[in-house]
Amino acid sequence: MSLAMRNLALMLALSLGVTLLGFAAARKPGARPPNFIVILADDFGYGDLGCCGSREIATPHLDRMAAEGVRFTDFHVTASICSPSRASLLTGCYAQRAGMPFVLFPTEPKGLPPEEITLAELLKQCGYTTACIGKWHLGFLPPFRPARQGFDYFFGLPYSNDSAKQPADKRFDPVLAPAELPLMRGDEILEAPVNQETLTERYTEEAIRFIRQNQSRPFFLYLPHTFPHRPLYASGRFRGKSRGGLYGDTVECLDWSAGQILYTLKELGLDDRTLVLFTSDNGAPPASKRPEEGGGSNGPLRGWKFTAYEGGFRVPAIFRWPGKIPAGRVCQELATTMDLFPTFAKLAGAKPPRDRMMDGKDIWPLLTQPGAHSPHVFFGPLPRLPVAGRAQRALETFPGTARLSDADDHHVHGPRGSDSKTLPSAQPAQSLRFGKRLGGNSRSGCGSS
Ligand SMILES: [Ca+2]
Ligand SMILES: [Ca+2]
Repeated sequence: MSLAMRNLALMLALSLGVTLLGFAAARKPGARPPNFIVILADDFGYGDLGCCGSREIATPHLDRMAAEGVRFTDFHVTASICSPSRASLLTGCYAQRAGMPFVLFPTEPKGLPPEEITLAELLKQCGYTTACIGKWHLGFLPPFRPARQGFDYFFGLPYSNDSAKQPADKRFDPVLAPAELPLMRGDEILEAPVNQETLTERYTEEAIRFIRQNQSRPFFLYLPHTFPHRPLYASGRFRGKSRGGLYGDTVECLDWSAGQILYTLKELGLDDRTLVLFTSDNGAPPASKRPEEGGGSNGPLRGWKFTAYEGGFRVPAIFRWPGKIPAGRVCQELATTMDLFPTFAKLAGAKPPRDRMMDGKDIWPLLTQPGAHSPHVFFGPLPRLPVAGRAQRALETFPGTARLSDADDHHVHGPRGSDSKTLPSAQPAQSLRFGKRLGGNSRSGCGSS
């Protein structure tokens, strides 16, 4: 065999080995599938973790989680506001494709379209028990609630914690929404207005109860916290404890909560069969006008929540699964919340739907293999889009939602470390063609039906 032939054979053997390594991570037939826990903070900034540079807010539990898993430095959401970002996390698609490009107010007669397939629905097909504990914000009316999108159990708020009744605020029509911010269990309103001071603790109690009750079977726990979204509240146990004002107090409470979840997994012997993710639905907003409240940090990134800059879209992300995900690694490759859907599907032995276009990619190699490259080619903001009707109003009101993919599944991503991830000048025409198709706010409008 010539030297060239031997080199070629070696390369083929190596590439086959890498491929087999990737597939080896997928579940073996008959093996119990892993549990999934997604802890989603609300408006939590890129620089708000101790391990990401915060000097004012202590996050020892999340820092330890990062030391025990892999932390991503280039992890993105698809919108710098709540509802579309959450729609993408749960469907594996850009929010525009999933029909949720705008944020929902309490009286919206809309929500994530029921025909969209959520991660919970996918995992239920594989025998998972599912729970959403925290803030839903993908539709308040009954056809859009968590129970109709694959969640066996729901405890939390139907929408944002700033959606309380305001004088002369016509958005809060009592016919469509309760007069005060409700805490719900399933379809039942437990408390209105909810006492927000103890909300994180109560979510945590519910989450731990759910884990204990389902420790002997596969489960998916989606834990979308209410804070540090404003208005800020903290219990007496946390108020005034942080050097980062009330904002820091709420973050330190979230950190405590994550610690409780991880402690419970260890106590129950579930560490080696549970993948836990901590991330945020978008970046931190600008600082409050009240200095005592403090505010979030997006670290070195430009922009904030609501903007199309990286400060709105690039968020912390920590994945932890002892024994499966190597500890103490930092991954600088591009990944997104849309990637959870295909990645979790593979690990659970589920088959993603084939009747529709999906945007997420399997990132298991990024989680487990140093040197693996992102499956994404591009990701980034687009210029102002000439879309019509409701979508146009949404984009004008919330420019952050204008960060789209093009219709050919090429995500746009600029030079690493910059926040100038705008499309190259040659791209706008393609972007505008896609933008015109957004008028329908649906898969048919995106060529994905
Ligand atoms: Ca948010
Ligand atoms: Ca559905």
